This record gives sequence, C-alpha cells and structure tokens, in this order.
Amino acid sequence: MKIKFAHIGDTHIGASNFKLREREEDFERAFEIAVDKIIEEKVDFVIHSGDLFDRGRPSLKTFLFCLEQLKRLKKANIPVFIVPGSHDISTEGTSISIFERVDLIKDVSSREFFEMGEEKSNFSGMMFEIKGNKVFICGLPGRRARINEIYEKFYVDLPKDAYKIFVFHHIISDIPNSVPFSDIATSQLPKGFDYYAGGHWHSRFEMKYNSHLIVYPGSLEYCDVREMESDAEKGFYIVEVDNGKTSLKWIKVKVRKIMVRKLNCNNLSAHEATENCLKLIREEAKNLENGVLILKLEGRLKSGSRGEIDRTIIEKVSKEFGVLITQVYVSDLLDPTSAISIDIRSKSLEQIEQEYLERQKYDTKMIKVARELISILGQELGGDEIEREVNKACEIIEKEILQ
Ligand SMILES: [Mn+2]
Repeated sequence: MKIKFAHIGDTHIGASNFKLREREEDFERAFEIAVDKIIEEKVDFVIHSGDLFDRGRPSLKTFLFCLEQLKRLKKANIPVFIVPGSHDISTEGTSISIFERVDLIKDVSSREFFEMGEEKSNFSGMMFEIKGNKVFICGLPGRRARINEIYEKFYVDLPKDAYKIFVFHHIISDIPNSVPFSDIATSQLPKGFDYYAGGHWHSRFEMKYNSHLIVYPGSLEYCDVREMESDAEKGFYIVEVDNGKTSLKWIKVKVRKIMVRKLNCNNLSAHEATENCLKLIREEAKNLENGVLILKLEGRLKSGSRGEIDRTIIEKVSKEFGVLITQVYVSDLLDPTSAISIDIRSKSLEQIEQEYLERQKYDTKMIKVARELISILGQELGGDEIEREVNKACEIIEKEILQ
C-alpha cells in the first residue's frame, strides 16, 4: 500500500493581525503557497483538520479567494477532506457546505454527530479508493458542547483492509501546556485508526498513540502575538504511507519576517526606554525587510510612566525604516512606584522573594546579592554580630557588583 497525502489545518483565511490589510493578505498568501507545494508534491488527497476560514461567514473577497485555490486542487485531481473547525461554524451553519455542494471539498464529519442517542452512537465514515488503495476517513467537527460525552459514545465500524484516518478539531490533554485549553483526554480518542489528524491547537505537535500517529500541523500563519513568541515555524505535513509505515515530512511556509524582542527598561526613564526602542528599530530594520516587530518592554522605570512610552514616534521611525509595523507591549513594564502582586499560595518565603526579584527584572547577580542581604538583615542580632554581618554584606556587594 502506497499513499501520499497532505495534512494541513487552521489556515484561518480572512484573519489578520493589528487590523492590517497586509497581514490579511499574508494569510491568503500562506494558503496559496501551501496549495502550490501540495500540487508540486503530487499527493493523492488533502486532509484539512478545521478552521479553513477565520469566521463562519467570511467576506466575499475571502470566500472567492478560497474558491480559486480549491479549484486549483480540483484541477490537479486532488480531493480535499475536511471537518469544519470552531471558526468555520456560525449560527447559520458553515460556508464549507457551499464548497461541498459544488464538489470542491468533502466534509467527513459525521452527520450522526447531531442526532446522538443515549447508547453508543454508531458513526459513519467515508471509504474511497485511490490508486488501488482503500482509504477510510471519519471525523468530528470542532464543536465544544457535550464533547466528552460524544467521544465516550463514539463508535465506528472500521474496515479491515483500509488505511484509516480520524480527523478532529479538539485539543488533547497530552499536548504540553494545553491545560486549561484541552477539550478531551488523549485516551478518549477512538482506537484503531492509523492516523489522527488534529486541528484547533495552533502549534505543531506529534505523538504516538497505540503505535499510531497523532499529528497537529498547527496554524499556517501566526494568528496572534502568543504564537509569534512561541512558534519558530509555521507549515503543514506531507504524509507518506508505504507498506503500513507512516512517515512525516514537514513543509515550512513563511510569508513575512516576524521578530519578537524583549527590552529590559530597568532604571530608565520613559524617554530613555522610547529611545532604546528606536535604536533597536534602526538596528534591526535591515534584517526585518518589511516585517513585523514585537517589542515587549519589561522591568521598572526610573521615572515617567509606561503611558509615556512614545508610540507615535516609534511608529513614525518604524515606517521610515521600512518596518511594516512595530507593536509595543508594556504589560510587563512597571512604573516607578507601582506594586508587584505575586500569588503566594503554596510558595515558600524563598520562592516569593525570588519571584519578586525576578519580576523586578534584576539580573541573576543582583538577585543573588539581594537574597544574601535579605537573609543577613533578616536576622535578630546584637553587639558585635551586627558589625560582622554588615561587613559581610559589604564584601558581597563589593565582590558581586562593584568588580
Ligand atoms: Mn484555529
């Protein structure tokens, strides 16, 4: 058995960042590049694990763009199988059903999903033959309501002689840091499939499940700043099955440069912090090539307030130097007198001290000295001891800071 398919997901066509038309075009461009590569790779079919569109009712422009791309796949004789994701569904249904009517896409999510009974529900799937190989595809749409119950009751008659793919748009508990976003325990996934095509989680993730593969390609473009910070790459998978062995090839898709920088503003005035932002923009502009720059300011200002970081001049210089946009975040920047609040539940005094000093953005050396001083000054001392401890403190400061 030899099968080759593409697994893509969370393409969010129609999405944008910072209300920029350019970023909306980037999402389209990413999809177009993916379609180019899919055609180039001559795959047998495409699996899309949901969130084709960013909204249940995409704009006409977005819809027509997607139509053109699906037509290209159709022309290349590559069928597309999908489950609607959470973003594809609106109160009126899903726009994907329009593509289905004109035979450009096949929704493999079970119709029985909405008519579930009390007992085990027998879900159906789709069987088709490609180059003499049988492939069975079955899936669930990206709905949240009663989702645990639905997975518990999920039952499907699996054919023996087919390659079996389960397509779903839910977050499993085994994805690191997915809590509190996970929808189901990994063990709730139905057994017996060869490939589990996941969507809804926007970062690339692969794992083994009863010696088969669970795969999330993640989103095709950076949907928000968190993804810009955490994900090095975006893309999708080409999956090859050869005599029962499934292998994955990652295809990177990059449309625009995105750079995230942290800027320590400890002991700076608001004006100096702004100057540092400008300096960084001037230095990095040539590497950015009309890209997106995210500046995260942190530490405690010496004077002025975080509201005085001059975004107007930052935007102006950013444009002058050919950066598409510079976004400045000040949520981790402290004003000279603002308090730091720390959740102290189930933490030791040492942990609280450490966290407090880290939040102040002192470097490791300073934190070490501060901890020593706290411990010295925290003792109840008398007579000679005081002088001895003060000398000790001075030594530490001299050794660690003044040298
Ligand atoms: Mn999504």
